[in-house]
Amino acid sequence: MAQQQGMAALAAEKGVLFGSTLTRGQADESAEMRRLARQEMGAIVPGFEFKWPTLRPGPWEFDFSGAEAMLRLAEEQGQKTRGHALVWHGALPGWFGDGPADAMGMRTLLRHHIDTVARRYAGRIHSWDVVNEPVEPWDGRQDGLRDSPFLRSMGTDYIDLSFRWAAEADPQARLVLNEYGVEMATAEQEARRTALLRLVEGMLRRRVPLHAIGIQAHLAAARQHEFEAEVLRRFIRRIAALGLDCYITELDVTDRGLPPDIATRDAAVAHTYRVFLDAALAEPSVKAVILWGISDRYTWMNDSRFARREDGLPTRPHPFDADFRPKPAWDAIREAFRAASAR
Ligand code: 9MR
Repeated sequence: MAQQQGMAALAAEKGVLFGSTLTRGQADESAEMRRLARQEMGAIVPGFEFKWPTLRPGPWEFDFSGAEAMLRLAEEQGQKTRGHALVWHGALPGWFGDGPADAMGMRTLLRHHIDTVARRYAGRIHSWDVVNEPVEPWDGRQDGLRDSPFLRSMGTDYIDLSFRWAAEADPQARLVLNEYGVEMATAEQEARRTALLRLVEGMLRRRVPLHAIGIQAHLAAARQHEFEAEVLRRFIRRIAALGLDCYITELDVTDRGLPPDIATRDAAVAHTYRVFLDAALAEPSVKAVILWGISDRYTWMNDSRFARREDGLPTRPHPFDADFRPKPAWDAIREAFRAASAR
């Protein structure tokens, strides 16, 4: 049988960069993961290796071994690397605590980190998630920004400054603001979209170097009824009208809330991928689609109290099963790329 075209190849035919997150541990442990990475990814997003806990074992130390290993792997295979993430409240090393309380201390720490890391890999990173998840309307601020340690010490300036420092350190990388919970047609997610758009408009007015918005897209098949293609498309168009691309940065689909029957779950998950991608790819400013996992063998969802199944069964959120066999989601994603128009 002739080899079927993989997801990345079909995406590339339409001018879309396609890939997945992958960790060094997965690549070292599993030949099957290495095979899937080769066959199915045009871009790799190291899952841990560019995050603070891996890069910064101590306040004055850097450990680049994981980042180097992942970059080498991608480069040997002719794949792009997305850097994730320079500034994120969600993964900080223990020594960080709440970070320096004073603005100058935090500023020095952030600038040193961004400068060291982004400069070291300048020219080798397709795009950086410079600031990850800066919006949280439920933190009660007027501007809808997250009450993170960075904001508490530096004020809202930390976002603009992080992008400016990243642009200086790596003028070639596309600089991305990455956010979750902006895909669905719920009032809650509408509030997140509004806060995000307001932030982005302000940044562009202040001439901050920002090139794309990352839409994470952690989806749930059981909440498919809350999705409206037109709501997502309008949001993407508003971003495009500001001159920015959109990247789908962490796409996956939990089967939480679906019955245990595997065929039922797999069909619903595949359908959710297809409907979402049809909507996103209908917008020509969507230039990249990245999955947050490729095989059910390695998924963050079983460890997440929001995404794991309430009946305790392992989740089946990715296009390959735990034995690396393709699932209906694999066909659904490939079909979505086949149906998309070229950009
Ligand atoms: O999937 C990632 C998980 O394995 C890590 O333990 C966690 C902390 O580093 O990060 C998870 O990935 C998150 C990503 O970095 C940002 N958006 C939400 C993702 C899922 O929690």
